[in-house]
Amino acid sequence: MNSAELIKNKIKNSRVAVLGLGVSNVPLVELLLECGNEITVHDKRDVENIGNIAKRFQDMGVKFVTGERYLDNIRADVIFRSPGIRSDIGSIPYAVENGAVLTSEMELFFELTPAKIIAITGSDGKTTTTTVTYKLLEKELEGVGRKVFVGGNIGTPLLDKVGEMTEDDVAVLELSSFQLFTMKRSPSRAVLTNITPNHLDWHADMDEYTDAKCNIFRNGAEHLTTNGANEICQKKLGETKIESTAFSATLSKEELIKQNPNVKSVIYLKNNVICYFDGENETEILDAKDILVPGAHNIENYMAAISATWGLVSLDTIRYVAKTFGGVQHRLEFVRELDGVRYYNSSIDSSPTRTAAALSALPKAPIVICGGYDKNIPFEPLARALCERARAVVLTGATSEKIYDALQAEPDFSEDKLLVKTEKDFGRAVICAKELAKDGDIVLLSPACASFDAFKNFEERGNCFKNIVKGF
Ligand code: UMA
Repeated sequence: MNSAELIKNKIKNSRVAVLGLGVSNVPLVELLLECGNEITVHDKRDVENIGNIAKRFQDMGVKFVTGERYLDNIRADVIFRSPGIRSDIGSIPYAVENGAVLTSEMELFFELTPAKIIAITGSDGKTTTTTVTYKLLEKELEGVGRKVFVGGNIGTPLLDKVGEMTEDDVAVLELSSFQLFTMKRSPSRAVLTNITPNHLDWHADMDEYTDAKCNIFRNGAEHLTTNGANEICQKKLGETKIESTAFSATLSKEELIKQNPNVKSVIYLKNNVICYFDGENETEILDAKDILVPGAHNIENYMAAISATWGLVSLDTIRYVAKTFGGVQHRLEFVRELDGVRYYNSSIDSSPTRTAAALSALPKAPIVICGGYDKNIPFEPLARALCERARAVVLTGATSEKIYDALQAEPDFSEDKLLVKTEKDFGRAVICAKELAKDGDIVLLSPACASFDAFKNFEERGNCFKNIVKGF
């Protein structure tokens, strides 16, 4: 059966409201159209702004409700929510009270796929962990006739592939708190890399954000992997009855077990070797120095991926991938060396904890380009990390003043130790960083903020940085 036929068995001859027409929902609408449904797209952007795809769908009979009042009057049996649209706005609650089923492209994927699902969420590290998990399975299953798929928040919807999947296959998914917010299903193996404040401009508060993240395991997961040193993850490990593994690159085996007495197994460093202890036996898995991607946070990303695939991949596969996988674009991506200065693009660093992790991964204090869209997150941890590990900072974008104020308020801050410049314009900020750099320096783009103040997304920001640097 192909994907459309599978969907037809679930949703046919229904009134379907698709909220938001972006990356997730375009393939969904294509499939729903094949099943004879009456489709209305609700999007705050008008048809012109959405682009050609909207015009094509309009020609195929899809109705559009756009503009400021796009959610005023939803009439549907089934509602598909885009990740970015909250479920408590406009007439969504009213439509649900009156019998509409609220779901999403991702939730439908969970319902339809016969493949085993391994899903990863967390405030930081989810894309690298997802990619490493995928690479491990891809290498292990090479040539044995089983397929591995990767998608979700990483940027690739998988709904249109569901017809190709069998129960021998594996789907590795990155899930965001936005996707998980209304999810009523969990994968068989769930990974929660860590939880620190993020997206507090979208979520009502930290509790709501944490709650959304925990949907990854609370609706039927068989196994949970999480960070045994992160305060919130520890608390959740203490509360759950699901078989769990705790990992940490900073706690010893004994500390991990003591702080997480509920867990079945632990992953930790012993003499810089990643080890797995199942309660009886210890397995030495991988020398951390063999991991090609730099930084302590990447050791933890490997620990999470190893746990997620435990029993499914061999030690040889883990060691091979560690030695050959060079990292994901826009994550501490080496751009070029010019006049003895090395330039790194880490545009994905959209939170202070990510920037702190990037700073500690580098061999030398860099000149950091920081700032961007304002998500209302506290900048004190960023200021501390910059004071500890940066040589100079060029502030840019909407948050430049807030970060400047946080630096001034940091007790360890002194202009003699940390040079601070402000250039509101992104291009000028990159040029300013170049002018500050001397032979042997590192220039790092690690904004600690999202990109939406000046760019479509973090990829566009990273590519802009790379183009400027390559043009020097
Ligand atoms: N829209 C509205 N009203 C709103 C919000 C959005 O009408 O309140 C409309 C937009 O105009 C747009 C449409 O909804 O036309 C879809 O936008 P969207 O941003 O909700 O979703 P997608 O384009 O489908 O992209 C989403 C993820 N985006 C967000 O969660 C914001 C993508 O993650 C993801 O790759 C994609 O689904 C596939 O799963 C991006 C992201 O920034 C990379 N994620 C955040 C992160 O990683 O921190 C969560």
